[in-house]
Amino acid sequence: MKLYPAYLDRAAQEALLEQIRAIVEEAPLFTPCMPRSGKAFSVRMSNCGPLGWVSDIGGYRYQPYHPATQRPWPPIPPLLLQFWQDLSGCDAEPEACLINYYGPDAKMGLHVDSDEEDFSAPIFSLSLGDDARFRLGGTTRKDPTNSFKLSSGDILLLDGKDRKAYHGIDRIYPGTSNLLKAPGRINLTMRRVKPIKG
Ligand code: MD3
Ligand code: FE
Repeated sequence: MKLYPAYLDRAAQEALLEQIRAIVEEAPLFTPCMPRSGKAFSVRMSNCGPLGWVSDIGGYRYQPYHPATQRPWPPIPPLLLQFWQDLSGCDAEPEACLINYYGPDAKMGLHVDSDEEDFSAPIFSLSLGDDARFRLGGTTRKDPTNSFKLSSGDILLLDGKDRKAYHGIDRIYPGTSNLLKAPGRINLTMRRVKPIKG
C-alpha cells in the first residue's frame, strides 16, 4: 500500500469535483443492493470508463452500461488517467472508475475486491470531501486490521499482497471538509478489469 497524502491541492480537487458532477448528471448515482438478500448499500454509486461495477440481486459484475439508463458510462476524465499513469506503474489503462458517494452515515463493510480478471495491476483510490476511517486487514477475515484516516485529496495505491486484502470504511467524519456542498465523501476507485496482454 502507498499513501499519497494531499496529492491534489484544493484547486485540483475543485476541478476534479466539477468533472465528477458532470459525470453523475449523465450517469446518476444508484443504490446498489446485496446479491441474494437484496439489502441496500448505504453507499450510492456510479461509474465512468468502458466498464462499471454494479451490484444487484443477481450478483456483482462489471458491465458497459448504467443499470437504470442503460446508456454507456461516461469516459474517465483525462486528469484521473494522468494520475494513474504517474503513480500506478502499470502501462495498461484502467477500464473502470467506480464513484462511491457516502452520506454522513454511510459505511462499507469489510470485503475483498475480487470481481476483476486482472490482479497484477494496483487499485487506485482518490478521496474527496469529508474524512473517513479506512480499515485494511489481510487476505483472510481473521487477520488483524489497521485503520487510518483518509482525507480530501489523498490518493491510495493498493498493490502486492494488499491487492487482495480485506478493507472497508468504518465511518465518515461529517463536517471535516467544506469541498462538497453538504456533509459527505466521494471516493473514486480505478481498476484494471480485463487481463493485460503482452
Ligand atoms: C484495499 N472503496 O469501492 S477505497 C470499493 O473508500 C472500496 O470507497 C472504499 O473499497 C472507499 O471497493 C475504499 C480504497 C481501496 C480500494 C480497493 C482496495 C482499498 C483497497 C482493494 C484491496 C485492498
Ligand atoms: Fe473495495
